[in-house]
Amino acid sequence: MIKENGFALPLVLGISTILVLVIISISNSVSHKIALITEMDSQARADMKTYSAFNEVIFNLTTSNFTPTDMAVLPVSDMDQTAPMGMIPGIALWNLFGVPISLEEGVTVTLRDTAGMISFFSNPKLIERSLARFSADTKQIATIVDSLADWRDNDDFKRINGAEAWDYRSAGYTYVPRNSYLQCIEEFRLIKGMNSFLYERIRPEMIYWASGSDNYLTMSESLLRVVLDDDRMADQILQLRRDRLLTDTLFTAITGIHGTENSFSPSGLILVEITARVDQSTDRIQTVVSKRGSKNRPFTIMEWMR
Ligand SMILES: [Ca+2]
Repeated sequence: MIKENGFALPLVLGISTILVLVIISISNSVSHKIALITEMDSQARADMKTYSAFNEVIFNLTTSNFTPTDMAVLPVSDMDQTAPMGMIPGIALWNLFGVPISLEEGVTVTLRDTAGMISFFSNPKLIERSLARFSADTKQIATIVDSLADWRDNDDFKRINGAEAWDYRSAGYTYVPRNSYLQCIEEFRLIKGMNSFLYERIRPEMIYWASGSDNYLTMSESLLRVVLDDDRMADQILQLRRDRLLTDTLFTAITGIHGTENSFSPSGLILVEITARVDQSTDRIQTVVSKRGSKNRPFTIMEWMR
């Protein structure tokens, strides 16, 4: 009997321990599921907010006129009363030079006129000047510029500082030049002489699509400093733009730069970036929209990343 009593106690304790462990496990599983559902809910709300903002941007892009530096959005809803940077009564100005616009809590939109950016196709000289701002190594810059040209041309004759297939192979690269147009901006990183430091600095200024014009008035601060090569002058231009006083005439008077007839107006090809944050969740849309549509389409999506 004594032996049987001694055996019962550990058995009860063992069963109790197992029960406690089962309960803890169920509790943890439920907590995990609640956290997961909460996260899915906030992610879904973030996704809805970016898509809603995207539709608002598209509506405004297709129905608004451009000033030299902004999109002039007519007031159609309550939101416009609090829209940022409104300098004209009743009209909200949505800047086209990449300063974030806050649509509502947690939702920001940035718009960039691609004519104020660098494209391989429309203004390749700006690539060289931009690189030169971030590197004093003139040999490296010359290597990148010539190698970029060699990458694009369809022959195997290299320029003075360039590189063709033989040079890539002998330098240990696992690839050779495309001998054709670059297919995306990321391909620029592969060019001989290019490195991460320079690429990361020039990448935000680059756009794949050629807008067909250069708009000095919508260039980013970084690119304006490259173009003007005079920080005091750039500060003056930037202040005038913040005050919405910058015009083509003033720009030319201050900088001495005379553009072509297309140099001082937005292109209608706009890089749109939308970010929405809800609790710990974030959703982001990056797209390039052309205001030029076709017969049955009021606009064209050139690029879409979400
Ligand atoms: Ca070539």
